[in-house]
Amino acid sequence: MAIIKRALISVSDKAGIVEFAQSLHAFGVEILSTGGTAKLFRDHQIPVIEVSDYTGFPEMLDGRVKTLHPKVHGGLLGRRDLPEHVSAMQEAGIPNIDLLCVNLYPFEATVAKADCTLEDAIENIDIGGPAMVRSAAKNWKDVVVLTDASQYAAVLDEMKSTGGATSQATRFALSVAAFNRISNYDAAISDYLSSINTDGTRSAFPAQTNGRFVKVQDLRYGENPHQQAAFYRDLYPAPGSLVTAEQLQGKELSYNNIADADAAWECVKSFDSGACVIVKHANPCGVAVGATALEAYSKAFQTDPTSAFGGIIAFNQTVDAAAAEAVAKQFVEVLIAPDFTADALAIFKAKANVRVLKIALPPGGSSAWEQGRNSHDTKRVGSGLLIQTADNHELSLSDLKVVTRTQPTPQQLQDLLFAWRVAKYVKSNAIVFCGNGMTLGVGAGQMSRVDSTKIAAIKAQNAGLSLQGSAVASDAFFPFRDGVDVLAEAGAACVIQPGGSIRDEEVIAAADEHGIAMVLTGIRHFRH
Ligand code: 93A
Repeated sequence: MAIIKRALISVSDKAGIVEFAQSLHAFGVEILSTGGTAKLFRDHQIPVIEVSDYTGFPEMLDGRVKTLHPKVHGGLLGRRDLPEHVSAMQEAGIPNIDLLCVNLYPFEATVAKADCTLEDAIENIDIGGPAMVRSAAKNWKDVVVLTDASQYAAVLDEMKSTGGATSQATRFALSVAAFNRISNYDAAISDYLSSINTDGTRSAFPAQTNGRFVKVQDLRYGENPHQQAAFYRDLYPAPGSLVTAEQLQGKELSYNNIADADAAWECVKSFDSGACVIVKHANPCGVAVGATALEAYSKAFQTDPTSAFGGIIAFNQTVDAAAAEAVAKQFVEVLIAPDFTADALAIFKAKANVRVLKIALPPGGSSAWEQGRNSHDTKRVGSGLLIQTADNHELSLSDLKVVTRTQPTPQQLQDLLFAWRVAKYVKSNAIVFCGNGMTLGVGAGQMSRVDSTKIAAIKAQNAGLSLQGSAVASDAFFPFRDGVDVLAEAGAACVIQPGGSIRDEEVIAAADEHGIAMVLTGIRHFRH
């Protein structure tokens, strides 16, 4: 095993680097460094040779050229197992560099700032760092390359157990991590530059986009057993998103579990008060708010007990023993909550198959990021990709326009807002009957709005729920009056919808005829 004799350290993020260099020095490793890093080491009495002294070539062009020198790249790239390489290096006076530790100019953090100028961005494109990383990573059989502070401890541990060397497996893994890092870095540069419009403004949709995803896990199969699948997460996931979940128990998540869990979690997360959402086949089949987790669950379950069988259940509050006991009475595929009491977890221990996911709610704040909202929404089509800004619209009371003679009561307005919130998470055409802080009937995914309305009413009837005096939300406008006729016959007292149909007048007249209140949002929530 080759002992590490010489290291080059050049880092922008200096966290942990002093301790790392001290340890390397203790192993007798000679350390080469660029200006800022070398100064830090000198300040800590760590012996260091400046790269400029080492190459005999000063840093120049405001640091743009620091390490781009044959003595650096030859030292990293020369093969130790090829006699021609060894002799060529000897002739040129190029010693081996056995370890490279580099982290790059903070390009991603720079362009994440709202006031970042093109000039700031350009100055933060690291050239020499990635060049060295590529050289070292290519020569992984002989060179160990570190590109992140999280890697320091493991390399030192291995050096300790081997007397100053590293294993092939470690060097290969670090080489892969290094190329991943460079690829992500270049993708960030490409994404940013591709988003700069000719007038200098920045577009939300770059001319080229480089999806960057990290594998979370292989899945046993895809949507169907004959399909293979894996689960990937965004390189930088939003806080509070499903991919940040910790699985506390249960069978491995399946492809469909993940899709449904995301639908349930996104919906329940959107409520300010304690709520419970039960999802089947990506649609909520029961949503309710309640003073306790148990109350929210019991109400949500009542909407459609048949569909709730084998459902995905999400809470936005701690699940306690009372709620856990109620949930455990049913067949549950996945249970999600920000937290569980010890008693609640003990109840699920007896149900080993139930997948229990704990996800921290986003920290809360004014930015979309703090609220854990996805900034973009994507959908694959054949060999293409549709990208849109996420449907993050929040409706408030003051946005509502009453268009009927009948005015909604304050309680009805609250019910309508609740119904509207749920409708946003139901596949179009979506019709949602609600009352008393719970869904009463959900019509989802039909090709005609009137059919969704009929189905929602039938489902309420099947569940033994009365729609008398209920509030209804429609995710998009009623193209004809027939949908309004159906919901009025079913007993609805008020309805919320975007409006904007060429037959709005006919639709509003129908509501007036039935004596129900209608409010318009001016906003649509298609979900396909
Ligand atoms: O300006 S560079 O693109 N040109 C170089 O030759 C070069 N060599 C190292 N950037 C270069 N670096 C980067 O400097 C490293 O990737 C690291 O991020 C940074 C460390 O500089 P300092 O040691 O002066 O703080």
